[in-house]
Amino acid sequence: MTLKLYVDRMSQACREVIIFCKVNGIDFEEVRIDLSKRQQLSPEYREINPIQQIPAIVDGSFKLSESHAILRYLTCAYPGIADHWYPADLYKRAKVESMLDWHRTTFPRGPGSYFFYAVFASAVGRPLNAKAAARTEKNLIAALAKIESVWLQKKGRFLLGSNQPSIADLSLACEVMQLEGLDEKEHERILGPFKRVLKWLDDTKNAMAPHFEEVQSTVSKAKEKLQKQRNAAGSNTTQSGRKPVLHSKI
Ligand SMILES: N[C@@H](CCC(=O)N[C@@H](CS)C(=O)NCC(=O)O)C(=O)O
Repeated sequence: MTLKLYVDRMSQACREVIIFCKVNGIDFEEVRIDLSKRQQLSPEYREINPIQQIPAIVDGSFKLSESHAILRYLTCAYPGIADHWYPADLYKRAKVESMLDWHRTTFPRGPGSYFFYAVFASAVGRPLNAKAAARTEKNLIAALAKIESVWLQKKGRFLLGSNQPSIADLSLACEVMQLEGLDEKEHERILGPFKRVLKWLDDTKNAMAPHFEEVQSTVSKAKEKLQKQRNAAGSNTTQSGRKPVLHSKI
């Protein structure tokens, strides 16, 4: 039975799962759960994931939610996945786990909120919020500084000094690349100072070409579409019809 992915490509947690499957040749069916229509709250989806968030997978009779758990599961459940994604070596795997845990405990508290308030909200029909974005921006900058100075090392192109990407690179790159929803000036202001992070994002994209860019392109397409809608409306209104408090192009 084909693996089913319950996803919306607007979500970074979903993109990482889709990219992983594509890069590793895992056959899957993509079932769209449209966040802008709140489909994650439907009774049908509650049967798949009672937490009512995406992503979730169904593999035969097995259901699983939480993107990192899904990535770990896929590396073990499907044959032929290269070791660098989730190393069998105890010490290397422990380092990948440490990276994944840092990501999950650091980003939702601050940096992830910045993405939501400054970039993502209007794409799912919610208002952007400049005050909240400003409040959380310093957390984002602090997290980027940690990636630059701690997790990326002088040796190796990927996190933890590796020469090949792990699931931690894939997941964190999808998270940071939500910033592509910002207009160019804002993107440069936030990410410009982090040269090592920028190079790592490029290396990650290239290592997973063409799938990373193809899946990630949902963010830039949504940005262009919303910008066109605003230009056509010729007004200062957001997708949701409210007055914006922050100008993002997504
Ligand atoms: N820790 C979860 C986070 C999942 C999550 O926050 N999903 C968001 C989309 S990125 C969602 O479903 N939001 C809708 C909601 O919470 O109602 C994971 O990594 O899978």
